[in-house]
Amino acid sequence: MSYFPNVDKIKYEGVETKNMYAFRHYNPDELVLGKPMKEHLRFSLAFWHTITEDGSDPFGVGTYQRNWDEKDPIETAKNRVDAFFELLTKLNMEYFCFHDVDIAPQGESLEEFFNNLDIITDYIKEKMEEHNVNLLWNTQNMFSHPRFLNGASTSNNADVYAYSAAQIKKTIDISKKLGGKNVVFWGGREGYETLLNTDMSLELDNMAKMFKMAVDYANSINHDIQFLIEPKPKEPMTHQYDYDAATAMAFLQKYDLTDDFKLNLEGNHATLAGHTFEHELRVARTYNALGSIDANHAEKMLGWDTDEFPTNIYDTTLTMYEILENGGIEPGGINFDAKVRRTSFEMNDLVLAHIAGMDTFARGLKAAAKIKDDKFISNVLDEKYKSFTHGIGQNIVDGKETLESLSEYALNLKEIKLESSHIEHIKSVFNDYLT
Ligand code: XLS
Ligand code: NI
Ligand code: NI
Repeated sequence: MSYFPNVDKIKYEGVETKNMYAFRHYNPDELVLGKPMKEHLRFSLAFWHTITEDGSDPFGVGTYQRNWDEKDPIETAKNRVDAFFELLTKLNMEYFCFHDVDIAPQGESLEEFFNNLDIITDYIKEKMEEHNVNLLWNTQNMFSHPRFLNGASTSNNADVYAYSAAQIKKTIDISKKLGGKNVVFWGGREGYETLLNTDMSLELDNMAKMFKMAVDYANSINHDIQFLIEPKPKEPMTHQYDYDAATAMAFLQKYDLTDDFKLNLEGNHATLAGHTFEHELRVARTYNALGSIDANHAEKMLGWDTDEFPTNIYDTTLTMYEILENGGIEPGGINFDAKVRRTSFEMNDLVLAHIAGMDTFARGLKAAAKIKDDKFISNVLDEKYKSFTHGIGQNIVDGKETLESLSEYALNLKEIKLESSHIEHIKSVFNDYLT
């Protein structure tokens, strides 16, 4: 049975096309800076927003029209996998991501849940081989069930901590079974509501211990993966421990985890933290920790995690610029952690929304490549920081100066000559690349 019977494999047709079901900018094999677009972009489909969402919001029930539910939960789970792989391959994507609870029914016990996961991951493995697609990352949902109301690896309850460890172990086992490239930790409820009842030190130490156990376990089964932390400042907890890229890096450095962990950054989470997405990417890049991205954007008027499909070429250009300057993000990728709007309730909207996101990223890639080729931004930087390329500036960079020597230099200065940044002009020229 087909879940998207009127949709063929999506092809590149260019901007002239009148076909809604075609890429207008994303041309997978087209070379950009000598590399096919698909290798720069490494697009990934997210199981949760695509398959498990129903379009409900705090004010109303679901609206999405979906047709995979059966009486038997395992049959339903297999139907969902079928629909997911049909969409994945019709969109011409090569990667996907999921949480444990997305793919298999949780049953009555942890043991039953794990058995269900074994059945469904066997099924997914067959599909992966058939269609030649890869697991970008998997993760464990340790935030939805009531047992996690005080967190998972930062819970006050040691049994919940142990339960979380079991879920993480299973995630790593599944990652090995499916040849996963990364494992993600989004600290859903790893945070606190009030300091009046919180031992921050113990909670952070426990979380770090859990991460170390995860690394040790992956090593012990010879599974070489990149671990990723996904920062987010709020929602659901008032204060999340992985607030933003800089906060996550401080944690990784404190606990000596930087060799094994990088960051999975998400557009909407950056906005929630009061940052632009490119700021978060730049922070990660500066710390050599840019691992992967969750592509979405915020409805800026609303101010919560709306997870909209990215359709803003200004943002995707700056995003792709950071990725290009990072030398790519392999083994990470661009995962569409995005959901269709409540009003886009037809099955085919899943296709159209992803085409929109992929086209917007393709435009961002092409614009960023041109900016890089023209050295537009690097020329701006060279000009702005030229005082550090010779004389006293060069000495400072080389670490040859002291407070005494600089003081002597400053006392002999006749005048300090400043230069304008011409920032409005720079922004205007940047706009010329957004075609
Ligand atoms: C939630 C997060 C979540 C992670 C995976 O806001 O974005 O979807 O990506 O747990
Ligand atoms: Ni995410
Ligand atoms: Ni999110």
